[in-house]
Amino acid sequence: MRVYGFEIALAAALLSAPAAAAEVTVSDAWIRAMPAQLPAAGYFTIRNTGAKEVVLVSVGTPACGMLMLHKSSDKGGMESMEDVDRVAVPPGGTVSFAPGGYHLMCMQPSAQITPGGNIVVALKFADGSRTVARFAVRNAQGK
Ligand SMILES: [Cu+2]
Repeated sequence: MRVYGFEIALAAALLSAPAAAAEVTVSDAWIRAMPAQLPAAGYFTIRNTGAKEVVLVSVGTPACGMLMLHKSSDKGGMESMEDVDRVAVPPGGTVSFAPGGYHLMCMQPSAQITPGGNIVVALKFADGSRTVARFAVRNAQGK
């Protein structure tokens, strides 16, 4: 069998383009388990270690019926939250998902969302790259 340079390049592109890991690190990742299958909020810090902006566009996990990007804000003393389409992380920059701001919202949490356990979350970026992070499951008090 002969292998042409073009085919090698094409195979490399197919293998690397959609599944390439984004140049990010994820730390302090945890999710707050609530009683009675209430939505569980997830928090983490994302750092862009690359030279280009990365834009987080979606998240997913088999541990939730649906996982969304949300942002809480204080509107005249009333806390509200809304869906977010994209979260940009500048080169060398850090964005914190933390109570009162950006968070992940896990609807229909499965039995995996049990304090002391952990879940795996896929983070997908606008350029098609992705990364996977492990989130520790904490209780309603965040412990
Ligand atoms: Cu929310």
